[in-house]
Amino acid sequence: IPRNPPPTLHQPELWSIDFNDFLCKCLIKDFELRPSVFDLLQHVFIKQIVGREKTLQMQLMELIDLNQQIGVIEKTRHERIHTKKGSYMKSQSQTCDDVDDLATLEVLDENTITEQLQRRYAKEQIYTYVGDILIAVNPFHKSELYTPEHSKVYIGAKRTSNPPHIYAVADIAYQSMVSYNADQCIVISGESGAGKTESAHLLVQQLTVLGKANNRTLQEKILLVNSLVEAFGNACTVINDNSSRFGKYLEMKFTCGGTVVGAQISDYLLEKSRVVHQAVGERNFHIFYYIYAGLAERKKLGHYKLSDSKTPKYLHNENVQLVPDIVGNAFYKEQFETVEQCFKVIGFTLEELGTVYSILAGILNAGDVEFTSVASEHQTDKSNISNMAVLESAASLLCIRADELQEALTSHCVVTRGETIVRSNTVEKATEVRDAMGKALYGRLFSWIVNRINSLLKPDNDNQSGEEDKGLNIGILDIFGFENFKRNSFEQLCINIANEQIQFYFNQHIFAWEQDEYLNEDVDARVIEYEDNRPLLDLFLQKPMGMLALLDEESRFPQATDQTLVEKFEDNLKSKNFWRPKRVDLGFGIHHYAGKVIYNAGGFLAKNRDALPADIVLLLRSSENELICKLVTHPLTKTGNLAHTKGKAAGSARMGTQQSQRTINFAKSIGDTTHHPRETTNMKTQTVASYFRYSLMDLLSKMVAGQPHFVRCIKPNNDRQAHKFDREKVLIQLRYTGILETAKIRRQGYSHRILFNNFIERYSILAFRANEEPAVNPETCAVILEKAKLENWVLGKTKVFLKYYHAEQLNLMVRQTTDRIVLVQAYVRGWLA
Ligand code: AD9
Ligand code: MG
Repeated sequence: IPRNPPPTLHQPELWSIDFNDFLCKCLIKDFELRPSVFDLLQHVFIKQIVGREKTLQMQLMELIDLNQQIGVIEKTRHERIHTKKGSYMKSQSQTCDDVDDLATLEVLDENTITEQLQRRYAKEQIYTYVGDILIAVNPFHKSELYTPEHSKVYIGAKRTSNPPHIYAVADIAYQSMVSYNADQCIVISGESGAGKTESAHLLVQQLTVLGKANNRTLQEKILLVNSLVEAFGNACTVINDNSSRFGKYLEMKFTCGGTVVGAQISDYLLEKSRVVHQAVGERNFHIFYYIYAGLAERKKLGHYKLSDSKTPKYLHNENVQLVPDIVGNAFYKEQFETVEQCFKVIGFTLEELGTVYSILAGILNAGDVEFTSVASEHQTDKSNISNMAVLESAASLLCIRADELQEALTSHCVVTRGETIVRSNTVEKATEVRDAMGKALYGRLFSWIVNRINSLLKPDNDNQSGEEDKGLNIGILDIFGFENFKRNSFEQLCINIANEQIQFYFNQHIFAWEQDEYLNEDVDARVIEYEDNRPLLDLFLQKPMGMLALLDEESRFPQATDQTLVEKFEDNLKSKNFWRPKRVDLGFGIHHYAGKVIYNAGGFLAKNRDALPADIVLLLRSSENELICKLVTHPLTKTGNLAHTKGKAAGSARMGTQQSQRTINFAKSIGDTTHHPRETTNMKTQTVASYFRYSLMDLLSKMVAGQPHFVRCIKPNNDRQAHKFDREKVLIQLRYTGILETAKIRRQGYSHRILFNNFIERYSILAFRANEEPAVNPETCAVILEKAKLENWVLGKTKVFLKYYHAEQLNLMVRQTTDRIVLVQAYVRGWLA
């Protein structure tokens, strides 16, 4: 018993908070301690903790119960927990050459690794470690691995005592956050359909368990967030039925004590073009189908001006369901109920819900507005609306005037020499404006939902723990995976650049920074060759000659075409990773880290400009519906609150005076600064490319602030089939993600580097008394490491170099030691008597 324990040990609330944890650990994990713990519990705690008897007793009963369910627990040769009764964890006999961690393989080459993964996959062991990195091979069927018992087993457990699991990653991130008092970041990567989004769900699930949300509703809300944003941001593609069409960085907020208190989402680059057009065999965002089926079930289609027989144009696509099928689809109906439930539980009002449905129905109705060409004396062509009834439906759903909508679609204002003139739109132009409105409304609705969720789940709203601290967070990154379709457009380019950036981040962490440190610290470690994708990032992001910069430059020229754009690329991009394929009009090829992709530049300029005509902005600002009006009026602030004032425009202008009112409003809007950062009514609208670059930087700055953990998802086949392991397919992914090199560096290298003083501060408890102040030097570090019986570590000039498994062992030892000290002190001091 240290005479002068560290100050925290004096705080009774510390041990009482950690006590539950402690119980679990002692009873389930640390078997040797069990009899003494039972004794202590019986004699000291249960009877004497005033006001706590009941919960503790119940907890104890639960644990005893669990122990009985588990049956006889025994340690095996491999320190695994086996069960004799029950089946929550399958007994797995390991052969000598069957390993959980690829970094421990004796022979390390592509074939051995693939074979390992294949063998494990056949036994339903979809998870495998490469050092501290988790590989997850998509099982493509419902797995037994995620029961509440699994969840319990991975809490605070030594990594090697259980088979690899995504829950173990959640646990390590959580324990590191609490132990080091530092933010964490879990990066999930893999190609489209590899299982990133599923993994993200499982992580959130386990983190809410770990974070012991003391408020059930909060836990429930956090779990629902993913389902809600995915209904709006995911869609069926030819690769994945539930493909993420946006990037998502979900930060779970904790107190310094580790209690979950809230969540925050950042969304990146929603693929808005999907609202108005989908490739063959693909679908619109899920939510459109859900509301169609759900509203039909409630006999409310009429209320939202949706037909139960005619398929809206935006949902009509080759080979996909038509309205009668959508309406009868039981799954969609169920999903609609789920989404509505999510909205309600998270805290959206019924009024807001109604508006969300109106906007979605408004978008579908507007999409059905058709134009015919009318010859004009002055101009080449004018357009007329041929189905006024549909236009009126759209206008009424968006709470705007039909005549104004008609005007905004079929004509536009231009300012010439200080004078505002109204010009007619051709059919082509009117169609463009109509689609731009649909995309903008959907995009802004999505941002609004995300922002609203953020304000509803902000820690302050729900922090009932009373703990006052700045808090910690664990971010989970789940972006759209690498894509290579038959036809690849601007969206695929952005998605693939984002993946390129994530791969770079991975390389920096795993290879570059680690090897730099060996050099700086004079540590002898073999240099591992890896594929550096920096040249690709330069090709895309460099200024002024990178691809995105060139695209922006070209987007500023009104006369530019997609043809001049590819020519510009060809003239300026000097890289072996870029080429122009012969016989593909507007085509260009990029050799990404994950493979070669041929892009088609058709539509690049328009998609990059993503212009929303000022006439449409003004019109929507005049909406009688406050929410619709806000969507286009005020910038969405960081905290997600919309500014409160309602900026109404000329909604009530009469037909006669309307024209002049409209031109005045338009003139005012030039130079308008109160715009959303993305879209403005200003002529200097930010392009998608420049916003994308900004988002990438923003994302990276969030990520580098945390200690990273990596999950690499692997797709075992292209047919989404269970129990099918296509070796070639897997091998390609292992190659481009650098798994082989990762395994090598994890085996040979030292992934944890800690400054001497930090190391001593953190771990001196393992070798010194609490009142001792050992000198800060390499010798002290060596004493601690020897006392902890660790091997294979190295001391550099200023840092201790540890293998990936050392850090975990040390942390576990510290936790066990403090637990024991706390327990014994409490007992001896008789605090509770
Ligand atoms: V994309 O880049 O968003 O297109 P993801 O996110 O990588 O892609 P997703 O998580 O959506 O892929 O997984 C695709 C499908 O694989 C899921 O819909 C599930 O049917 C299936 N899957 C993935 N992981 C698991 C799992 N752990 N257990 C069972 C899974 N099924
Ligand atoms: Mg996904």
